Amino acid sequence: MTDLLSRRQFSGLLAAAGLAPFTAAAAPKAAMAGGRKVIFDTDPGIDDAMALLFLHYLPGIELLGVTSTFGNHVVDVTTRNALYLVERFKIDVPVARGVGIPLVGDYGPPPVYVHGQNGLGDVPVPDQVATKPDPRPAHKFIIDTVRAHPGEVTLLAVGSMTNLALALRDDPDIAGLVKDVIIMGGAFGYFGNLGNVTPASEANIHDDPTAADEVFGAKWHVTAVGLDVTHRVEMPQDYLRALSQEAGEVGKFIWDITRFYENFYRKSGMPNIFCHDASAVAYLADPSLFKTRSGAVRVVTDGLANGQTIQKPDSRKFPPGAWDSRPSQSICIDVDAEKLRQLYRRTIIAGGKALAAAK
Ligand SMILES: [Ca+2]
Repeated sequence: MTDLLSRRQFSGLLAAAGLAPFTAAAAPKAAMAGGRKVIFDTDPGIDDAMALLFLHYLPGIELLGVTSTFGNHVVDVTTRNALYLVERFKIDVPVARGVGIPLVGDYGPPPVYVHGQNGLGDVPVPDQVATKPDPRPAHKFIIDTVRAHPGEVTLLAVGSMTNLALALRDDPDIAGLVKDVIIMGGAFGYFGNLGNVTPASEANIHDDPTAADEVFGAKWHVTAVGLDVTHRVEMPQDYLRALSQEAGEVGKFIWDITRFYENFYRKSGMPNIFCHDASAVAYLADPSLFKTRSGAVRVVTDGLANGQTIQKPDSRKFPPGAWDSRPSQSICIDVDAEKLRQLYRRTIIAGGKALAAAK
């Protein structure tokens, strides 16, 4: 997408796909000015890759950078995967390598039974990619970028929350300079959802509960898109197959990486994959797809329920406790799954056409 003609073709294709008005996705940076500024903090990861493509091809988004963290794999692998994804899909943004261990305790082993030995469902990925990471560590990249655009940047975090917590520790004032924070993480008991890596804990929070507690406690606004809603957004095999037929190279890639993921779910007794990280992107794109509840959030940081997320609803009175003096945050408690799937499908189909037009 480097010349005017292809940009025009792209806009036409998006209009044909029902996405308008359109000025942003996959266009050069100058054309994206005025879009909503986002840093994507991620641990790719199959569903992270699905989310990054969704984010990249959404109208009205100005992706400022990708920061890597550990979680779905060790940070060496998630960073390589992030670099591979931006290179392969011509996403012209820096990738800053993040931290590899939690603030407290250890990480590992990586869940290769969910995301494959290479973190991307074992589709062929080169060991090394030509694109090099930004020289700054992820949390410094976040600080610099937020300070360069005060009040404008959304942090969209879909892995362990460690980079965000390190940014806060290094420069607490950035909390007041960030537009908002959207995370995929947590589980608050709606529809029986309490955890996926333990009966009490969701994976992104469980990977660094201390970091998550600091992120929820900072004076910025966090919206948690947790298992309460992501477990309600299934992507059946027929839906993914249709994407592979309708969305060009982008759809084929999503189909390829989800074969391993789907197998994991099926072995676990679930017929379909869940749309975890892309649901957080959907919240950014259209919050009206979700219902939320407000209140301070704490994270359990040790013991049997390590990683459990607990909100004190603003609508309820309790005696003094550990939630006091903490900011009111939002958690997602319901979602229009069908509309979310439609938005994802439209966006990925438009992206597939855009990528073909750019070649
Ligand atoms: Ca993730």
